[in-house]
Amino acid sequence: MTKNVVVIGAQWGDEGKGKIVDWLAEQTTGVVRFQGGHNAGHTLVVNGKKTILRLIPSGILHENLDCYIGSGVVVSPEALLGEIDELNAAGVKNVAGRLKIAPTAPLILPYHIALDQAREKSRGAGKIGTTGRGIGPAYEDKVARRSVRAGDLFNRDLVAEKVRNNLALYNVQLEHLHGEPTLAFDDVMAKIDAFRERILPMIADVSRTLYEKNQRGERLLFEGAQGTLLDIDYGTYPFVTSSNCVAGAAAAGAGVPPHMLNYVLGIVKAYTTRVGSGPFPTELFDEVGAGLAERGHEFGSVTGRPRRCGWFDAAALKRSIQVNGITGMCITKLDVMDGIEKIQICVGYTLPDGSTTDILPFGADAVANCTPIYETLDGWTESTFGVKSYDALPSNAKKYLKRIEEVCGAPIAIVSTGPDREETILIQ
Ligand code: 2SA
Ligand code: MG
Repeated sequence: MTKNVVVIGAQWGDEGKGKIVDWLAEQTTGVVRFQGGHNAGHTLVVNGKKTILRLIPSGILHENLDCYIGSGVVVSPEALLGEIDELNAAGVKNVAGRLKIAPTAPLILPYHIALDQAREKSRGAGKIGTTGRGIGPAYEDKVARRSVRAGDLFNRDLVAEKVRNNLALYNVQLEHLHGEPTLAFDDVMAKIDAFRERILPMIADVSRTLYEKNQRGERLLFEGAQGTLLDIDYGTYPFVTSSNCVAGAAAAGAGVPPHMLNYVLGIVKAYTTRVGSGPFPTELFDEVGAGLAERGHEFGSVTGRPRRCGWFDAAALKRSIQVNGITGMCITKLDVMDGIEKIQICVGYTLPDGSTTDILPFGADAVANCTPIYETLDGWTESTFGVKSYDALPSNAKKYLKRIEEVCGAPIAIVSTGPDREETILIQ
C-alpha cells in the first residue's frame, strides 16, 4: 500500500476501523488520531484478547511505535489516563512514553460533560443520542476561542483564569436553562490538579514530529473516528458529532500538509449500523435486522447502547467516496451476512416529489425524505468467518462485493472476515 494512509469510517461509525488500524500499524512508525475524542470506541482483538480504545490511537499495542493525539482531537485527560492505566495493567509496554499530545488540543473538562448530558436530558424525545462525553461543548469552546488547551497545563494560573470564566458561562446554562446543579471552581481545579503532572510529559510538538518523520521516509497512519455520515458538515446534521470525520480533516487535525495524505482507506461495514438518533433510510425493523444486530454484536463499545441495523446503502457510500476521495475500501464483518437468503442493496432513493437520486443528500431533513430503491441479490449459506483468501469466499459473496464496487464507484482493497488481525484478506 502507498505510503501514509488515512483510515476513515465511511458510514455512521463502528465500521471496524480499530481492527484495521491495528493491522496496518505494523508497517508504520506512528499512528495519529486527528478528530473526535473518547466518544470513539475502537475494538481490537489480538490472539483472542479484546481491547477497546477510546482516545489512544489503535496502534498502541505495537510496542515499537509511537501514537499521536493531534490538535483536532478533544482530549479528556481523565479518560486518557484511565485508558493508559488499563493498558499498563494489561501489560502493554511504555504506553505513556509512546504517547504524544499536541499542545493545541482542547481539553474536555467536567463542565463539558455536565452540559452535554444536561442538554440531552432537556431535549427529551428530540435528543441527538450523544455519547454524553462532553464532545459537543468542548468543540464549541474551541471555536469560541475559550478552550483550556493541553499546553495551557504548563501555566496553572492561566488554566484557573480560563476555568473561572468558563464556569461562569456554563453554570448559568446548567442552572437556568436545564435546572441542573452547578459546578464549583475548586472542585474542577482539584480534578485538573489531579491529572496535570501526569499529562505534562506527554505534550509535544506533534505537527513537527510527524512532518519530520515523513521527511525521513517513515510511514504514518491517520486514524479517523466516528464516520462520514456523522461529519459535522456532510453528515445527517444535526444528528452528527461535532467534528469533521472526513479524510481532509486529517491534515488540519494532525497539523500536517495535505500532500502527506497519500491513500484514503474507507472502512465500510458489509451492512449498515447507526447508534443514536437521526434518519437511517435502510434501517430494518424485522428479524433480518435483529439477526444482524445479534450476529454482529452491535452494541456501542463506549456506551453499550444497541446499534440500529439495516441493509447496505450504496447511495450513502457513494457520497462518502466522493467527500473523502476514498482510494480503496475495506469491507468489514462480511461474515455477519452469512446465511441471509436474499440480500438487498440500496442503490438510490425515491424523493417525496417522485424523482429519484443515486446519492445521499446532506442533512437530516433531506435524508429523512429518502425512500430506498433496492436491488436484490442471492445470499450464501457457507460461512465466511475467518476466511483468509478472496478465492475461498462463496461465489455469491464475491458477487455481493463486486456489486458494491460497481454501484459505489471505488475498489475494494481489503475484506475483513473476523475480529482477529489474521482474519483479513488483502486484495490489492
Ligand atoms: P457525540 O457524543 O456528541 O459525538 O454524539 C453525537 C452523535 O455521534 C454519534 N457517535 C457515534 N456513533 C457511533 N459510534 C461511536 N462511538 C462509540 C462506539 C459509541 C458508543 O464505537 O460504539 O459506544 O455508543 C460514536 N461516537 C459518537 C452518537 O451516537 C451521536 O449520534
Ligand atoms: Mg466504534
